[in-house]
This record gives sequence, structure tokens and C-alpha cells, in this order.
Amino acid sequence: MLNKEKRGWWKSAVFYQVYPKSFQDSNADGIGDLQGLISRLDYLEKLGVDGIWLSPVFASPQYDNGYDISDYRAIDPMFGDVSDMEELIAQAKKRGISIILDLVLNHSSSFHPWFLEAKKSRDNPYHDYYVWRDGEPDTPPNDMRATFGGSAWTYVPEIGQYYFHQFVPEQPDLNWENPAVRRELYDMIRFWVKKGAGGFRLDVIDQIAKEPDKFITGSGPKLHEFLRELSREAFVEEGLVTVGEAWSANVERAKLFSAPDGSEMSMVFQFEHICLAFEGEKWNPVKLNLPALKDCMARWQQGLANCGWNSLFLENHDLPRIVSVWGDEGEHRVASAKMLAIFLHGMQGTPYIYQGQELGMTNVRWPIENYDDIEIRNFYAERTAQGAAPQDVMAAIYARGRDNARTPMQWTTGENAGFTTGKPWLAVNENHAFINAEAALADENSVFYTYQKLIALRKELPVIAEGSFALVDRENSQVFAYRRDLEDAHLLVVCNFAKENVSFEIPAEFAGGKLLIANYGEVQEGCLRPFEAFMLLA
Ligand code: TEU
Ligand code: CA
Repeated sequence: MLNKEKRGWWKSAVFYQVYPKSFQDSNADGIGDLQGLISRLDYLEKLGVDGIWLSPVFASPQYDNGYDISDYRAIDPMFGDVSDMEELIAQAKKRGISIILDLVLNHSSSFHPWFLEAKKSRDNPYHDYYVWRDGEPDTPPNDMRATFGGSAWTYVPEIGQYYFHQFVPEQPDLNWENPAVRRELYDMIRFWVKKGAGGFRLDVIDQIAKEPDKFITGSGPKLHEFLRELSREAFVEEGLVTVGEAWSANVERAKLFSAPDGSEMSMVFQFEHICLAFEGEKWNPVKLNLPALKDCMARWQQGLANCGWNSLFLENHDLPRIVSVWGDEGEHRVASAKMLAIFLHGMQGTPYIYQGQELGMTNVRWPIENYDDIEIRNFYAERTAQGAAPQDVMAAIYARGRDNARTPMQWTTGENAGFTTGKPWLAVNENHAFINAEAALADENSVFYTYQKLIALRKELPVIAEGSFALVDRENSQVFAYRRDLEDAHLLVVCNFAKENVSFEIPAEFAGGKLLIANYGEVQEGCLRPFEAFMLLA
């Protein structure tokens, strides 16, 4: 049973993403687990979050850290078992926290029993669970590429066919055209709803309706038909929150995905703002064009008002740390981490905090051997083989690699940052000496308490959850300011994205306003300090 019966409760909620492998180890094997997470629920309750999006903990050979599932109803032994999950759900519920499970419905693991059967013969009952094309060795059906490098087609010589995989070969795409596949997935989801899941995050959900012969992946023609069936058949309990990952989403598509009638999902993760951090492919970082970010956020804020719902996020397990991207890793780290928090949490939508973001955690710079991520390893091998200079490839990995987000959570100054008493599966960032939860909790001016306050403000002030959105001083290329209005409540949010002092006049209407939150204390007349941010209520 859900602890939040009310439909739409997630509209003033804040969620927290846990990447379980890196959150808290309880048994010294160097890998985070469910008991470790349970032991940290008090910390999350203190932060004030309403739910945890838990990245996959299902049985998996871990080619892609759990996004390759070999049994959707079993918990991988490295994380615990189903009774640990039941305990997690119950313990979280006691603290008013829902557990949002991560569903990988686009593909399974190549070690899933369905695929082991499917590749035995063309007339095996499970064959049609996956996407196959006839072909000769070394002549794939077309030249579609997989997201983590190489062809999107892998040959199975025993049956003379290629199977389709948008990610690594160990992640064969499921065939959503087959009603038996859809039924299996809906049954499985209902199994977790019965166990008390509060909702679901849906991995690459816009890629399920594929037509590989037409090179269609994201947003295929049957996508919305599939999603409406999924919602009807599987999201069978009132109050479930559902958030789909959709790199192909634009505002128009997001209106369908997040239609207020709940016919598809509660909301989607869209990536237009995230894509402003790079140019072309993800590995090419660029300097922020602030007016472009303003236009992007305004387009989403205004575009979905009253006809859809936004998610709000700057980090996840696939992205670099936001302080390292748009903030400052040096003397202004704390100020910039708070500024980025205030910037996002003043908007309409449901915020997601990624583990460690509330501490202002940063990227790492390591020799290539230290990295684990399959995307990083494939990228390094592919680019150096093509003749790229290793130091250039490494620079791209430092800026954009996924392991930046996956280093263990920093709890203490102690050994391995209190994450494990064993050898951590991925090294801990050395800066845990001064960036860690213990220090943050002991310092009333820490980034942690800025997030705590922002979460509380969203619940206290309807203007944050419901107000309209308008940019203020759009042409300003250093300061992102906006207002929110709801009846007679008026909120001004001012964020200096520059590492220097910038002149800025507070609009007269807000001059005597109430200071709700600020990262430098009292506001100064006419001038913002590096990364200064605040909210004023008039
Ligand atoms: O990511 C979707 C996705 O398209 C990623 O390839 C993304 O573009 C990339 O990680 C950016 O570097 C989801 C999951 O979030 C990711 O962890 C999985 O690896 C992927 O799906 C496959 O399941
Ligand atoms: Ca463990």
C-alpha cells in the first residue's frame, strides 16, 4: 500500500536519486546495498525528501551496472534479496518516503532466460521477444550504431540472424510489437506495485517503439499507444508517481507524456537544458550561454503550465557533477552549489536531487585504469584506436564521463569516506576530506541545509509549486532572474552564474520583500557577489 494516497501528491514533492552501488555498503564487500540504504534513511528524512528513485537493484550480470536485467522479480544478491526490499519499503514508509523503482523495459540482459531461449532457434516461443533480422556474417542489416559504441546489430551464427540492441550487445532490445512481451512486463510491474512500490522511473522509455529498418529509435509512431496501454494495465494503484526518461522529448511531446489525465506518465526527464553543456556529441563540453539556458527553461516552464508537468534536475548517474559543469570547484564551490540549488528549486515541477548533490560533490580526474563505466572504456578504446591523443580523450572523460557521478557517497572524513570498510568497487573522491555528510550536518551554512530549506519552502509556499513563471532581465548574460506569481504572492529568484561581482538592480516591486533564502546572507544594494543567489517574496 502507498503512504501517499492523494493523486498528484508529487506536485509539491522532492525526490532523491540513490545509485545503490555507490550509496552505502553494509557488509564490507565494497558495494553499496539495500541494508546500507536502510541505515541511511534517517539522513534522507532529515533532508526532507518524499521519495527515493532507486537505480536498478534487480538481478543482473552488471554489464551496465544493473541496467541489464536478467530477472525483473529478483533482487541481485550483491544488493540483498526481496525481503530486504520489503524492509526498505516499510522503513522508508515510516519516514514518509516512497520508493520509486527503476524499470528497464526497453531491453533485458542477454542473460535473461527469455533471451537464452530466443537465440536457440527461430521457432522458439521466446524468439519473437526480441528484434531479429536475417543476414550474413559481417553484413549487418544496416549501419545503425549502438549508444555505447559499435554496431546496433549482433550476429548469432547458430540461427543466421542479427539481433538489435540500442546499447551494448549484452542489452538486447525487447520487441514491444509482441503482445506477450508487453503482458510479461505489466505482470512484473504489478508484482512490485503489490509489494508497495510508490512509483517507477522508466529507463529510455521513448525508445521502446522502435523501427530499426527506418532508423527510428526515440519517439517511434506507436510510442504513445504503448504508453497508454502500459499505464492502464500496469500503473494500477491510485497515487503512483511515474517518470519516464526521454532524451527525445520536446515540449510538444512532453504534453502527451505528462498529460494531466494521467493517461501516460506523471512526468518525463527531458534533456534540453542538459544538452546546453555540450555541443554535438556529449563529449564536447562548451561554455554556458546563459540566455540560451533562460530561453530553454522558460519554454518548458511556460509550455507545460496547466497542460503537463516538469521534472527538475541537474544531475543523475549518467551526468557529470553540476558544480563541476556550471559552478566552481574551487573557492566558490559552496556558493555555486547553493546557487544552482536555488536556481532549480524555485521553478515549477518535481525536483530530483542526485546523491551527493546536496553536499556539492564534484567530478574526479583519474588515470584510465581507475574507471569502471562501459561507456568510458568503450569511448577511450574507440577514440585512441582512431588516433586521438590520449590526453584529449581523458580531458573529455574528466568533463563528461559517467563515473564522475558514480564515485561513492561521501559520508565522513574517514577511510573510504565511511562508504565501506572494504575495498570500494570504484575509488572515493579524495576531497571527502572536506566534502562529506558528517561535516555538512555539523555546519548550519552547508549546502545540505540549503537543500533542506528549499524542500521545506516548496511545501510551505503554493507559489513555488503552482505559480506562473516569467523571466526577468532576459538579456543579462550573467544573472538568471525569474519571477513566480500566484494570486497575491510574488516570488523573485535571482542567481548570479558568474564567478565575479556583477551589478544588478532588484526590481522595485521586490525591494522591501521578505528574504526567504540566500547564499550570502543579507542582500546588497546594486551588486551580486560571485554565484550569489536568493529568493525574495513580495
Ligand atoms: O540512459 C539512457 C541513455 O540514452 C544514455 O545512453 C545516455 O545517453 C548516456 O548515459 C549519457 O552518457 C539510460 C540509463 O540512465 C543509463 O544508465 C543506461 O546505461 C542506459 O539507459 C541503458 O539502459
Ligand atoms: Ca555490500
